[in-house]
Amino acid sequence: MKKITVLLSALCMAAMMPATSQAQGQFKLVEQSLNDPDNTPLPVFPVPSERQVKWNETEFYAFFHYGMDTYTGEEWGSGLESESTFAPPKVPNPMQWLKAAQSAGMKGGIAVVKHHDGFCLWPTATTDHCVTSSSSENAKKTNVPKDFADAARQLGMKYGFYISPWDMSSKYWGEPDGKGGYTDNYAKKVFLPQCVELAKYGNEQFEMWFDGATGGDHAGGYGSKTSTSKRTIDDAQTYYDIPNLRDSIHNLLPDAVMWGVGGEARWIGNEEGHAGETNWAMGDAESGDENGWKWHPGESDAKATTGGWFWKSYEQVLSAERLFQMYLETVGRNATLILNLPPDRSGELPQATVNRMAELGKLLTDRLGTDLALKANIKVSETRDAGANRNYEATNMIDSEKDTYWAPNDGTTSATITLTWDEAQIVRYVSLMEYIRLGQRVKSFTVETSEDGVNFTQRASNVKTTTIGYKRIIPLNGMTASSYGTGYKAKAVRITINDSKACPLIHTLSVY
Ligand code: FUL
Repeated sequence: MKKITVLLSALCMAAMMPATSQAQGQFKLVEQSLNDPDNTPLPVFPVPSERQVKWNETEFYAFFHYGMDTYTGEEWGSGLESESTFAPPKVPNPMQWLKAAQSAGMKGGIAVVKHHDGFCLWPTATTDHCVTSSSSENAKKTNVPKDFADAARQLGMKYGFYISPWDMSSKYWGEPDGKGGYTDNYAKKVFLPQCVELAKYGNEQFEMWFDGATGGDHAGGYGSKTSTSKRTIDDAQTYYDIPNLRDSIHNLLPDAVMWGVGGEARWIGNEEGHAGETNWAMGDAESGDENGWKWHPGESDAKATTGGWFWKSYEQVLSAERLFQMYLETVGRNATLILNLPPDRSGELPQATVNRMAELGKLLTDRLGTDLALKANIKVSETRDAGANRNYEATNMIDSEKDTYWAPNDGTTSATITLTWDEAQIVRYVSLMEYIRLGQRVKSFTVETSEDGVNFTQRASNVKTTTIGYKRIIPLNGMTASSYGTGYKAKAVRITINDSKACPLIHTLSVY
């Protein structure tokens, strides 16, 4: 009976879903569990698509805002800039950008290849407003998406592109159709073909970044002549032909999550580098929505510098300590972190940025690089009955397998996990990951430490230990700004799951 109810609700949910692949994935999960010798727990819907899981695994990646604005000093250009204003003194060097990101522990990067001013950093058939129209020889040799993708492949990093849907240089953007609406010329002649051109630079792309800005009161270039820039596109999904775009792009790029306007991952709701302590992968903004019907995980876009998104001569790089805090408040709160590093007018990152990234990488390794759970004895209050081909043992939380997890039996929504060591350890952070392929489930948990292995004290009691999701890192002293501190001496750490939508499934547990 229970299984039939789940199947029916999955069918209803799938009927509402715009992303067909997500719905297909959900049907498959239900089908599997109906006839399952492995005693696999039933999914709690919604669940992520496979590409959303892979995207989440990228965790921490760089954003590179570079283009016409780098040379004009603007944050939002007008679209009327002369192409020759883009005149780098040498061909821009994405290899240098990505190496710096990698030294900080980032797994990938996203390059802005067209911002709102519409200037394209690659030779495109869709507009003359691009690198090949500049009088600069180095501009003519510039092809950021190609060089960025090549560099990422060489470094073993993931890559993707930011291509602004809003385009102030295009006469087609917001073109009135004479009946109070817009023509479809922009999507057909410019936006979709540009996305397809970019897709051809490599089929491993993990994200396409589609910003939601559409002008509002901003007096843009072409738009300021025609007043189209003052238009706000109310229905971006229709105007940019998103369902068609999503299908076309996924045919070419099976792993590319369409961020923002694309609908497969969401803006976390601020540009300060933090997610809500409670953060569901459904819904919107900082905290998401426990009852949201669509998997819509959060990404936090933040600047590593004090200037703008684009390079400014006066900018300073934030301290490694501040960047570490951002990491804890985003990656450590079930969001991904896309950290902006602006290349300067030389087409490279300033040395100060490069140095700071190496410093950040060292901080991350020093603080979160040695997992004490690997040498702990782990006891759980209950373990789910094993199936024919898989078990749900506690040790699954410390193996490095992608597809294993600890679980109690159906109907158990509270449980304890206790780690003990023969010798007392100094502990500062606990990191938990749910097995999100079967949904985000945990609603409340607590973390305690014990110096003698018998008497326990709750830690981080001022932190909302509610949701976990893909990953949650708890600073045991409850402070993300000065989380490292002296730590706590502990012979044991106990995690109590107090409430969960269904039996909790913990994929990974780490202690640092
Ligand atoms: C915003 C844009 O308008 C900014 O210029 C920048 O690109 C930022 C990441 O997204 O919405």
